[in-house]
Amino acid sequence: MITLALSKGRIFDETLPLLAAAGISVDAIEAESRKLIVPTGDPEVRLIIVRASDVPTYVRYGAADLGVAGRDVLLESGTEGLYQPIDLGIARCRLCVAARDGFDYEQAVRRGARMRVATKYVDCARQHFAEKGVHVDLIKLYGSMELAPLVGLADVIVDVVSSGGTLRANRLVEVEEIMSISARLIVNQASLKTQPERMGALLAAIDRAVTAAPSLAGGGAK
Ligand code: PRT
Ligand code: MG
Repeated sequence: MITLALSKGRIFDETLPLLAAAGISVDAIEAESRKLIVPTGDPEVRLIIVRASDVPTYVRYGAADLGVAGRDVLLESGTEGLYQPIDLGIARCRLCVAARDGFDYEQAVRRGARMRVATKYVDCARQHFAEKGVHVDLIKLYGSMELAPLVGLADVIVDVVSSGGTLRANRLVEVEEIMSISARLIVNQASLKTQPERMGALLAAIDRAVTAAPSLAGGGAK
């Protein structure tokens, strides 16, 4: 049995077409159920549904043989014990610094002012500002980062942005892009050694699905 860990939402929705193209179908009723273990059309492959930030943990410990996780999640969790063979090109977004409309970020950086940064991505943010030589106080949040600059918790936030709609709705502006992000397939290294044929065949099928249909993977127009 091969177990693939996915998070509900965009990763799940964008991975299913890739799996279908790789010959692994998921019944619509099963996909919409609240089950945390979801069978597929292949009796030897099942899905487990976990929080996005928990995907690397399940794969690292071998509870899942493989999983799909955003580059942002991988950078925060570390990739020890994991192979990252395929960039799936899905769930695309960018990690950026955003501030209240009117906050002069460039000037704050030039002045060397100490900045308060609210983020879920503490490690990425720390590294980014250290490279720029900006002194920051990092405030860890778990969600709704957009609120922090509005109520004086922080000067800026570091968050992922896709359409930019959430920033605009809260009168925030993107002031710097840190990196572009997409979701990757991650693989437990031991699983690859203990089930080389099965895992190899599945990885090859997914790889073909990604290259054959970049539009499925959201990479077509971009
Ligand atoms: O939501 P939850 O707390 O359960 O976990 P999560 O936010 O880590 O999971 P999920 O499913 O929301 O995101 C999974 C992965 O999708 C992330 O790790 C990113 O790699 C990727 N991704 C792609 C995004 C977005 N696009 C995105 N837009 N993750 C989050 N967002 C947020 C964004 O921060 C904003 O608050 O969605 C909101 C809407 O974005 P805009 O810019 O379209 O308005
Ligand atoms: Mg989310």
